Amino acid sequence: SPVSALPVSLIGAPTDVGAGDRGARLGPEALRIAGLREALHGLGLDVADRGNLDGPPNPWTGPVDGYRHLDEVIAWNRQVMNAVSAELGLGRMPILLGGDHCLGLGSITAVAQHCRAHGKKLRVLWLDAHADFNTNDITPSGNLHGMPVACLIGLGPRELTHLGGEAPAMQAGQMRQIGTRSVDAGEKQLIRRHGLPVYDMRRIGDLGIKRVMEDALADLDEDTHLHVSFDVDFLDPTIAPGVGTGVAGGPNYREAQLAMEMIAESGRMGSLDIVELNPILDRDNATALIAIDLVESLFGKSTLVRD
Ligand code: HAR
Ligand code: MN
Ligand code: MN
Ligand code: MN
Repeated sequence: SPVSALPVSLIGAPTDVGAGDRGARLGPEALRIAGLREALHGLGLDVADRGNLDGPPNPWTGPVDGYRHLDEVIAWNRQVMNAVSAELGLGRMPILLGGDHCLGLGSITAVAQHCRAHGKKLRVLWLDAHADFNTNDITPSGNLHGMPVACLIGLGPRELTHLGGEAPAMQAGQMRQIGTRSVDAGEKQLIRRHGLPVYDMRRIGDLGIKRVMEDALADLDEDTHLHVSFDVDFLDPTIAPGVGTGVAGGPNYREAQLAMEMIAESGRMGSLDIVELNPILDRDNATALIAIDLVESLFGKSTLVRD
């Protein structure tokens, strides 16, 4: 039985302008072909597919000032922000189909604005192998999918840190990172300096996924909007090979599924990103299929025998 009473809207953002590999632009179609809409419909949800947004092509050029494709990243994030805002305004739950993870900036900026307008608290769960907390002076690659979390809290170029207007979208303390296991040296310092809450794989190993999720989901109330940003490379690459920057040592199927079930049980999820799926690197669309399985859990499909 679905936990969310909200109708949901799928928004495709077929781009890899923020990534270091090409192919994430095919993510939205791979998710559709694997049956995302049908799976959500099967849980009893009202699902609208808004089709794909339109934005600039990937110029595939090198970094300028520490950023690759900054203009294109700005253009795509504006499209995403506007589309996500529109769905929230209609009282629907936006599900962003990336695309690379730079798009989490546009999505969460729209959610943060919605929260401000409605006096709601914001909590973001960032499920990812990476912290995505680089800036142009410390990035090893210039790829903007490694920077959205920094931009969200105000570290980055003004066009991105102020995408939504007057102020950055959120503060570090409103985020919980989960599954982290690949963090660059400069990023580690920045995480410490800004007090970004991180539940890395070591912590998951020590405490178990259940305790970690209880912690990450603590203190949510009916006035909290929970945004889930699901980078598919959160998952161990043995079960999810279709990603550009897979990192060994991630959550296994059951750990990921329990995390999703616990998010569903919180009853607070109001928006979702599914990003970084790269069908070119996948085997038989298996990573899209596992992502959809887990999204079903996020929407209340339960493994309890007596539920
Ligand atoms: N930290 C590295 C960089 O900034 C790799 C980032 C890879 N990012 C993603 N998103 N796949 O999580 O270049
Ligand atoms: Mn709302
Ligand atoms: Mn990411
Ligand atoms: Mn990642």
